[in-house]
Amino acid sequence: MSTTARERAPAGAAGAELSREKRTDMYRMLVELRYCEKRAYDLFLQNLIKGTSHLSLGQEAVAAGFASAMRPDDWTFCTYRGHAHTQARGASMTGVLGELMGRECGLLKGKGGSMHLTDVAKGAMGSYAIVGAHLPIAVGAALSAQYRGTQQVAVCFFGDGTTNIGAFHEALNMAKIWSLPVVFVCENNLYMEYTPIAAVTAVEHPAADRASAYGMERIIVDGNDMDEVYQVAQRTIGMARAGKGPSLVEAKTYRHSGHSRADPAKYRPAGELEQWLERDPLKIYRARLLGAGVPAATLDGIEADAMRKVEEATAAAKASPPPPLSLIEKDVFADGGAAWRN
Ligand SMILES: Cc1ncc(C[n+]2csc(CCOP(=O)(O)OP(=O)(O)O)c2C)c(N)n1
Ligand SMILES: [Mg+2]
Repeated sequence: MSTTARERAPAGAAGAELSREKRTDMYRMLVELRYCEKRAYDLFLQNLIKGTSHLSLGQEAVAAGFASAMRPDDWTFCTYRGHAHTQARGASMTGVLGELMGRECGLLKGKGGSMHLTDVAKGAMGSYAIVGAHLPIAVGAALSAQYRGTQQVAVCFFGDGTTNIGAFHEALNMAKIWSLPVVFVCENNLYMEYTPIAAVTAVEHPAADRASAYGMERIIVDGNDMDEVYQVAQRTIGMARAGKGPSLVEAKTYRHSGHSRADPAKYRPAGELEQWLERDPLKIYRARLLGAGVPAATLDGIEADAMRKVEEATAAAKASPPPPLSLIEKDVFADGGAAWRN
């Protein structure tokens, strides 16, 4: 079976079912994710963030659309490209920027950095730098929810390149045979580290074209259209919560910058970025809301609020010290003793 959100409903139709308040809240989230990610880039350029980082500029509608459809006690698992996903679950902006800057106010007290953002209290169950590693972990979380009967759902985000990793296939198979409450979300941004996914994959849609191998529906969504993402998120999360098992969603999107801080993305064909900038998720949603009668002043106000929030978070993170030496052995898996071995 082949289904895309576009086939089921015209673009924007999903939004028609949503209240104006919900949609402006979703726009607020989208704008905050974008502005904070842009700030992360500025802070790198100022050398205030050490190490590498992977920006998701251009992909925010996937994080915002899914997070808007999740229950607070649901779980998110994401990759090293996880700033937006963590923040979308409600992690504080100061906590995110502070963590990127290695400050004590960071989500992990400045000891984890960009690739390890986690906020367990908000259900953001970690960012994973090993491609594919978190899919089986999300399956484990879903098994625990099923076993305990909590109706929690695990939502697991990953890239197109992940679909050629063994753990992707193992996780999908196991989730299906046990009918686990997990939604796998492939953010197909056309590239892996430097390689186009199309150059190394036997099928056109790296996730959706594999779904039938695991008895799942073929779902492709426009990842730059937050209404479409929200609609698919609601449906797949709802199925998982109702005991109807896992889903695999392929969200087509594009990262505006290179893979990481070290990558100027020179391998992309001329004009490709410009085409995708025309389909920027913020641009699409702002136009959609204006078309639905939301006054421009309301949207301008949301944008101004978001910028103020970013400024405040940046100031708070800059004012926070690095973690003190006394924290070096805190919050680590083993304390150096052998008591945990059996
Ligand atoms: C198992 C493993 N192999 C290789 C790498 C190096 N690596 C880091 S990100 C990446 C590309 C992943 O591409 P994709 O899954 O499409 O995610 P995207 O970065 O596009 O979000 C690679 C090869 C890694 N971290 N882990
Ligand atoms: Mg990719």
